[in-house]
Amino acid sequence: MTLLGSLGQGISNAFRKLLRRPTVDEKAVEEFVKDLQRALLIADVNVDLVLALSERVKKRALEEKLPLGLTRREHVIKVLFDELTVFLGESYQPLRYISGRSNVYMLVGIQGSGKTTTGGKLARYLKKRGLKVGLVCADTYRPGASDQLKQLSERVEVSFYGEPDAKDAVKVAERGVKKFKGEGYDVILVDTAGRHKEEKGLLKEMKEITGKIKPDEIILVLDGTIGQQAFNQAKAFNEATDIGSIIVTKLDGAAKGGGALSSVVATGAKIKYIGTGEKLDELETFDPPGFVGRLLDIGDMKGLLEKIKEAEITPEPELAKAFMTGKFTLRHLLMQLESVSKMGRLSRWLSSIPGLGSQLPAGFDDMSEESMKKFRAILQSMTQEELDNPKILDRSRINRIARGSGTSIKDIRTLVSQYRMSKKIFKQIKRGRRRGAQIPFMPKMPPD
Ligand SMILES: Nc1nc2c(ncn2[C@@H]2O[C@H](COP(=O)(O)OP(=O)(O)O)[C@@H](O)[C@H]2O)c(=O)[nH]1
Ligand SMILES: [Mg+2]
Repeated sequence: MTLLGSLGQGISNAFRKLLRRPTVDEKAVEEFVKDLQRALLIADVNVDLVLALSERVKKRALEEKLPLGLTRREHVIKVLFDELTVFLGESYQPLRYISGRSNVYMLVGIQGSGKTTTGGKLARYLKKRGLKVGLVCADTYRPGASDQLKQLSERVEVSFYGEPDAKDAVKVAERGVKKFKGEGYDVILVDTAGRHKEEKGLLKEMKEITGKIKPDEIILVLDGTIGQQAFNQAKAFNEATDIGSIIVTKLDGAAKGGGALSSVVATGAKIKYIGTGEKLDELETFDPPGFVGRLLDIGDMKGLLEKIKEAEITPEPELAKAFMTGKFTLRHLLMQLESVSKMGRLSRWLSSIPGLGSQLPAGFDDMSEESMKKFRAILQSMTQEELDNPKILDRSRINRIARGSGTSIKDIRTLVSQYRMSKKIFKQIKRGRRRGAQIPFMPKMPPD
């Protein structure tokens, strides 16, 4: 089994064990962290990383206050998810690019890792974003290397520079870069030779080319299926040249990409793209949270992740107070809808308000995304005056709002009447008179 498979599996097993426990106490957390360490170490993830990561997970899991709405168990999972995501980079980061001059990117990696293919993919990707791209073949070892890249360049319709019979890769790289720089290319992609392992000769050549063409970014292309070797490979390349980014290829198969973790440790660089197939459009920007989800095998736990995200939304004191006292206006409602955006449901937010949540009736969370969007549009079309005092909404104002928000008069009437009714009910809850009754707050909007 590859590193990737076993790492994913190991963590996943630790996870499931945690999920099966009736309660999650200190002992359970400690055991989970031990399982986690074992999985990471067996998968050959760097020891320092394992220790640092597991210490942080343990500390946070035991010491942090539970976010509202999350159980201890969910919180432990969230912490691990967070830590891995932060480690990989919280969101997609593009390649370093400066406009108004030529940007030279050099692709390095061992033979078969997918450099040449990735060169073609990147060229296509960057060209589609309006950049003038040139591909340079500095692989003078593999017979036919130049032809392979030339054909790719024709398929994606970018310029190509190569010398099929040349012996000196450094010179070819220099000449190619010089030519494209002279012609004002935005991006110059230099494909290099790979040979079988991280041989001395190869690394020396990389160093020499780097010294001559001074690339703006050196991109390590790493085969996502190689498992255990990922760390040493990445480390060797990083010692020879300064790896600025990583592209992990072949993540279309069964590989979960755990080796990617090791390459990040070994280089300190971030993964920017992943290759998901042999075709030229099979290049994706790297999405750390998505990747961690896949690594941890929590694809089927999407609901949990959503819940976790929602829990991160803390009510603003002003809003909370307005709701709790039943004194909220439509302006408060709009503020709330804007802050929750797509992620959460109003109910979850409301249930997190101390003293209110436990009294909310069942079926309270019945608001669809659709309705939220409509409500938001309506409220955004109102003036401040209308938001603060919906009593002034007459026929002509309602007509105007309907036009402005692309909704119907009926939609607006529904919103206003629900608002009134729920305000009343919130006040009753506040006074302790009403418990658990069915309230019609925020039902689904009538269909268009
Ligand atoms: N399935 C899959 N195959 C890939 C991917 N990237 C490259 N390959 C294949 O890997 C092999 C080696 O690719 P190549 O670009 O020649 O590697 P290089 O020696 O590093 O230049 C070829 O058969 C490619 O089609 C990928 O993302 N997914
Ligand atoms: Mg190649």
